[in-house]
Order: sequence, then C-alpha cells, then structure tokens
Amino acid sequence: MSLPDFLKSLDDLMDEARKSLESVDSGDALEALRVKFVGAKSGVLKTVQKMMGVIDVSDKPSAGKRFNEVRDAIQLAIDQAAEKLGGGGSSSKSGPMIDPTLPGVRPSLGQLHPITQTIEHLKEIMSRLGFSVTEGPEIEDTWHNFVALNIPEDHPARDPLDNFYLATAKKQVGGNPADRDAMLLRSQTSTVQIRVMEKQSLPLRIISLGRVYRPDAPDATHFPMFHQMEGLWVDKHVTMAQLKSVLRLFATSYLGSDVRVRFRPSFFPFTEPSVEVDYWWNGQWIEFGGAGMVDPNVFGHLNIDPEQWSGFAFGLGVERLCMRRFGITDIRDLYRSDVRFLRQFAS
Ligand code: FA5
Repeated sequence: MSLPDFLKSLDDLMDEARKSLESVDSGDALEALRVKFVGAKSGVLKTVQKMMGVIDVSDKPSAGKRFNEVRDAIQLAIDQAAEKLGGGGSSSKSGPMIDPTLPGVRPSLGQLHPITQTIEHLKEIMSRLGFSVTEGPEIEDTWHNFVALNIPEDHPARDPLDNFYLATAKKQVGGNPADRDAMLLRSQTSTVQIRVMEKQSLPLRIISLGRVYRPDAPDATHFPMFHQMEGLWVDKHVTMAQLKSVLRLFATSYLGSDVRVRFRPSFFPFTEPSVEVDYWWNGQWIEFGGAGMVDPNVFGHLNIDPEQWSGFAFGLGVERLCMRRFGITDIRDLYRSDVRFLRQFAS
C-alpha cells in the first residue's frame, strides 16, 4: 500500500468516527462505537495499524506519526462524548453510567466516645464554677501517689497487689516497690493535687481529669483502668460547707435538679474530715466519689501554712457519672470497643 492511500484511509476513519461520536445519544451506543473504533481485538484502528506492515520502510515514520495522531484524536472524541453523557471518560468505558436521580450513600462519620463526651461536659460545668483544668502524668513516683498524700509506707494502699508498680522502675531502685523512688501507674488523680500545689501559687481552684489504674477485678461498676475527676480549692477560709455546696451544684448541673445526693463520713489519709459522695440510681445508692478538707499534713509536705490556708479536694469516678447519664448499667460495655454499642451515644 502506498503512503498517500494509507493516509487517506486514516482521514476517512477519523471523519467517520467524529460523525458517529457527535450524534451518539446513549451509553450503550457509545460503548458499541468504542469497540468498533478502538476495540483491542477487532477495532478498525487495529486493522488499519496492521496495514502499516505493507508500507515502504522509508514511509513508515510518517505513517506511524499520523496513525498515532488519529488514534489519540479518536480516543479524545470518545472521552468527550462520554463526558457529555455524564460518564467518566476512558476510565469508566465499561462501567455503569451515573444515575444522578438515585439517593446518595451517607458517609459513616465517627463520634466521640461516651467517656470523652462526659469529660468535656464535666470540664464545662466545673469551669462555670470557676475551676481551671490542669493535667498530671499517668506514670507517677511514690512521692506524689502516696508520701505527699500522707499515705505512710506501711499503709495497705501501697501494697504491690493493689497497684501497678512498673517493673523497670523497680529494678532501678533495687526491687522495693515501697521505695520512695519507685514508679507506678497512678492509682488516683489526687497526685495532681500535689503537683499543682508544688508549682502554683495560692489561692488556686483546679480540676484534673484523667486515667487511673488499679488491679480491681472487672464487674458491672469496676474496671482496672478508669477515669477520675480531681478537684482542689485552696484559699483562706475554705470550708466544708463550700465543699458540699460545690458538689451539690455539680451534681444538679450534671444529673438534673431532681438528683438525690448524700455525704457519708469516711476516711482518706489526705483529707480530714473526709466523706464519700453517693447518688441515688435505679433504686440504690451508688458511690461516685470521695472528698474532704485537705489534711494539714499534706500542706506540711508542701510548706504551706495550714494556719493561713485551708482547702477542700474531691475525686469523682468519671465512668460512674457517664453510666448514670447515659443509662449504661455495665462499665465493661464502655471498653468492649463495640461500635454498635457506642453508636447509641451520639454526641
Ligand atoms: C479516691 O480515689 C480518692 N483519691 C478520692 C478523693 C480525692 C478523696 C480527694 C478525697 C479527696 P476512691 O478510691 O473512693 O477515692 O475512688 C473515687 C471514685 O472512683 C469512686 O467513688 C468510684 O466512683 C471510682 N472508682 C474507684 N474504683 C473504681 C474502679 N475500679 N472502676 C471504676 N470506678 C472506680
């Protein structure tokens, strides 16, 4: 075949493809044209390409160049026709056309865990009562977790069976978990009371929310890792009456004005007097925290004069508050990571 004949058949092919593609009016018809012109096995372009085999060697470069131009132009015309019909061009040649009248697929959005929602809510209530938020480390030394909190070395609360001492830290200090320098996962957020009084000047009014760890057997109301909200108010003339007012105000803001709260005499080494705080739920009293007036011995550890300053502190269980608000009856459900359960508590 001569070069002029070959170029003429390419031009004819281009004209034919353009005309048919201009008037195409459905996805099926377009697909038929695509197969006809550029189909990999028996498309017309394929047949024309084979004809190049009989062209003179010296004419091959010009024939090949024109062939490529025509192939690209036809492909472009196919893509533009697909675009006009609402399809996605060459990438969706064999796929279904989009039907814009169908309802969309709703994307699945994440949401905050009920505990995170509770923490945010508690912060918001307490900041309205004038408390600022502070943080402390989850890995603590025995000074902040026990000694400064007036928990002596022989106190059962320091027992290795009741705490998560860290093996690496124990090794560093010679294997004695009661050692002042031993490290452990903090068993209460009261550690933050000490850290704040070490650093900040008085008066102060803070809360701190975070994880604490105890080797408690899991049941409906206990988990080995849980959260507490610690509160501390130190000023001149802070009284037990203020402590009770703040906790009542907190409880009514969080649980509603019909909540029943009671204070029971109790004992904590770092507060004197001490109380336990309960709310009424599902026909029984549930303990949600401990509280009391800061013990003068704690002030003594921090060189704060108890004759001049007084304070109250409280530590509340965040899970118990969360469960009460969301109607969750088993704390373990919060940590099963079952999205079907967690999705019920959309923020
Ligand atoms: C304390 O941890 C004291 N630090 C509270 C405190 C702070 C007293 C400041 C005085 C002044 P207690 O061990 O009772 O106290 O724990 C406080 C609350 O944490 C409990 O009332 C309960 O709501 C919650 N809690 C305790 N253990 C668990 C557990 N294993 N799982 C879930 N919540 C728990």
